[in-house]
Amino acid sequence: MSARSRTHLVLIPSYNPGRKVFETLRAARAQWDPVWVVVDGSSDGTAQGLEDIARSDPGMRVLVRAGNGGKGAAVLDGLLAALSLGFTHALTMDSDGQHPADRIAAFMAASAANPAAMVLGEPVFDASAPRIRIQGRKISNWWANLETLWAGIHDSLFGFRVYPIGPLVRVMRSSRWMRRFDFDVEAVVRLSWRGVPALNLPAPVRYFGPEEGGVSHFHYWRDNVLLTWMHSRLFLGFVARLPLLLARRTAGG
Ligand SMILES: Nc1nc2c(ncn2[C@@H]2O[C@H](COP(=O)(O)OP(=O)(O)O)[C@@H](O)[C@H]2O)c(=O)[nH]1
Ligand SMILES: [Mg+2]
Repeated sequence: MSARSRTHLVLIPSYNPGRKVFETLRAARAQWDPVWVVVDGSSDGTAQGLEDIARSDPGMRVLVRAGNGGKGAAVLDGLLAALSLGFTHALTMDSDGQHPADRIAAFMAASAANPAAMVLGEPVFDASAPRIRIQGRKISNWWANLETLWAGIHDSLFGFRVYPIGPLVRVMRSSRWMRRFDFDVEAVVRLSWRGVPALNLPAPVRYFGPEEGGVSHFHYWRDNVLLTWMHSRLFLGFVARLPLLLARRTAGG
C-alpha cells in the first residue's frame, strides 16, 4: 500500500449501499491512504459497521450525516473537512462496488502530474451495463459538450474522478443545486467554465444484479427530470458565457 498522502484523498459518498460498501472500502484502502466515507443518512446499519472498522484503521475516516442530503451534499461535507486539513485533491468514487478501485493509483498519479486539471473517468462498460443507462448518458454527454463548447469532457456522469478541491468548493458554494444526482454533471461543466482542463482516463464500470449485492438509488423519472432541469440551467449559463468560451477557444485554450 502507498504511504499516506497529505494532498490527495479518496472520498466515498455513501447512501444505503448494503454490504458492497465494505468491499469497496477494502479495495480502496488496499490502494490508497487515506480513504474517507461520508455516510449520508443511511438506514442500513453501514455507519456502525464502518465506524467499527475505522477504530482499528487510521487510514480511514467516517463522516456521518444525520439526514440524507444527496450525493453532492455528502461530497461537499467531505471536501470542506479535507480542505481544513490541507488536502488539495479528492478522488470521488461510488460506495456500491461499481467503480474500479484498482485504478485509484493511476488517477492520483495523473492528478499529481497535472494539479490544475480534473481527472475524469471514462467508463468502459461490459455486458452487465443496462442499455437504457448508456443511452441516457449519451444525451447528457451531448449537452455537457455543447455547454462547454467541446472543451474535452468525455463523460459527464461518471463519478470516478479526481477534483481539485479549492475550485470545486468555490463552484459548489456558488450554486444551490448540485447537491443530489445532478452533482457529477454540473461539477464538470462549471469547472470547465472556470478554465479547469479535463484529463480523461478509461475506467471499467460494472453493474451488479441484486443477487450480487447490487443496489441503485437511481430513479428513472425523478432523476431524469432533475438532469433535464440541470441541463436547462446550464444551457442558460452557457449562453451567458458564450463570448468568453469563444474567446478562449480562439486563443487556443
Ligand atoms: N451521499 C449520497 N450518496 C448517494 C445518494 N444517492 C446515491 N448516492 C451515491 O452515489 C453513488 C451512485 O449512486 P447509485 O445509486 O449507485 O447510482 P447509479 O450507479 O447511477 O445507479 C453511490 O456511491 C451512492 O452511494 C444520496 O442520496 N446521498
Ligand atoms: Mg451505482
